Amino acid sequence: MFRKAIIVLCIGVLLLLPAHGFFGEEKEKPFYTPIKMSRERMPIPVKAEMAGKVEMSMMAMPSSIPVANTENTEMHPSVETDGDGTVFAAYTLQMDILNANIMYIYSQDNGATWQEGGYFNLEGAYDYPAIDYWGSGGTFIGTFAPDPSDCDGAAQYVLRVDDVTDPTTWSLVDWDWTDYNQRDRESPDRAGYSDVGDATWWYGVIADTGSSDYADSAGEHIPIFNWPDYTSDSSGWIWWWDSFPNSAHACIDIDRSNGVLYAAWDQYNESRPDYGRDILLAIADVHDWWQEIWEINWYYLGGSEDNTYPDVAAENGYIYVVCQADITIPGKQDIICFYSHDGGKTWETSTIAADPAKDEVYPSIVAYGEGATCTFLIDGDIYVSHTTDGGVTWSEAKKVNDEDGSVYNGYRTLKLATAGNIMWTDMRNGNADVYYDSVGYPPTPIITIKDIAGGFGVKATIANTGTANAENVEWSITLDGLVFMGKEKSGNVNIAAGSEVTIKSGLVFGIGPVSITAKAGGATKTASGMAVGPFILGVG
Ligand SMILES: [Ca+2]
Ligand SMILES: [Ca+2]
Ligand SMILES: [Ca+2]
Repeated sequence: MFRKAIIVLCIGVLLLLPAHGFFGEEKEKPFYTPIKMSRERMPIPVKAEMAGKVEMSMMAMPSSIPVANTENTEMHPSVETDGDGTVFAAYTLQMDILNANIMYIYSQDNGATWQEGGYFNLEGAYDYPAIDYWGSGGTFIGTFAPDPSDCDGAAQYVLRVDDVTDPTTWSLVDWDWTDYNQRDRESPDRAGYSDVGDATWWYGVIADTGSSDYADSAGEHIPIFNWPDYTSDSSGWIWWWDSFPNSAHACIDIDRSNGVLYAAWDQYNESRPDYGRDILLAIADVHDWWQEIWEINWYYLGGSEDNTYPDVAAENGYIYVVCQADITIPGKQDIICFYSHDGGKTWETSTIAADPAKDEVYPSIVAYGEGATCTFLIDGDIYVSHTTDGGVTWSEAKKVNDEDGSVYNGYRTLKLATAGNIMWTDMRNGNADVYYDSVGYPPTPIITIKDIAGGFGVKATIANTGTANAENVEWSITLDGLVFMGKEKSGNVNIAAGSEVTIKSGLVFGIGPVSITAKAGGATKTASGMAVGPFILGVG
């Protein structure tokens, strides 16, 4: 029988150091190598026949939109939005078993119509693209799994797209980790983060699995992190964990309100066989990593059932980990959610979909704070469920796709992104195509801080992009520096759905550099400026 109790096991970092003591004096530090820039590639415009044309005017909304539907196999889409109407997406175009490339497309009208973006000319079989929004401006980032022969399968690809419409702003570099006896990377995921000061290259973190033969230790299917160095745009880090073999299905998200990273895998730990596969969850503050404070906390989530195919999302301090779990009948799949409202110290569980007669599979989740949306598959159809209370309860699942049973049943078939953007692999035309639709927002306020401006004091613009009014949103503006008056101002404000309000620091008086922090309803934004008496100048 499944018990509701959640098993949370926190493992200190020291317990995880490889037995061979490889870290030596550099204990707890990841390995370091200079970037190999020699294989940088420029994007090549997509040929016309490579992407499907979209004829939105012929379709009633909401409807499933084909975005890539040639005779070839198009699959494993990934998609994300900048929150301002631009959506960037990638998918695998497979020509044959030895040749597959990653194609990039974009929309500038929140998914209604799609344009060809470009692709990089890679020789081999590349797959499992992952796209994320960097967090500022129009910049998107991405990665994908390498060909198995590309650096023994250990090539780490880093895509940066500053303007989706202009391929001259695109760059793709790869990092060769074979010097560290790394091989066989699988299905990476990547999370963007832009609150990085001058280190604009600090794109975020890649999580995946791979295998390592470094020194006299071996790890098969172990968790791996990669991220760029904070002090140099040509250096980066790898950090792997021999202690967690049998890991699979990496996923990662960074809470943009505080820079805390959540990465998850499903893993079988031979020392605790009663738990079957469990969700292995890593939590770390990326600001610490910039200062080379290598702190990470590991948890297991799950009970005696098998927990597989996790996805993770976090926003404004609300953390969601969804996965498959055979809680009602062994081997029969359901979708459950582990959620935490205290940064991962305590966890509760809820059920999103658990029909004993059906297999609910391959969940994908996006978080807005107290609201979140989860999509998953049942018998070749996509279903969506929302929460408005931080994951405690979930709405009855509703079908998304407009044709029955045509969604391909497989890992990374389905990707849900912010603002309800969703892409999947669809078989309705007799071969694999990529389709798009929108599942909308959960019916909650969604609070973001759009802008911080200076002048006479400081102003911040708070937006509620959700579909419900926000009442009594707590806000504050704090100035750090030589500020003698007006250092902090706070209050409460109502923000109607779809509208914006401006909050003001009021009269301030200071001199010299100041850092400004605006908070509202769990959202945070920082900026810096120069105080000249009552004026705050050069805010950015
Ligand atoms: Ca388990
Ligand atoms: Ca079920
Ligand atoms: Ca196709």
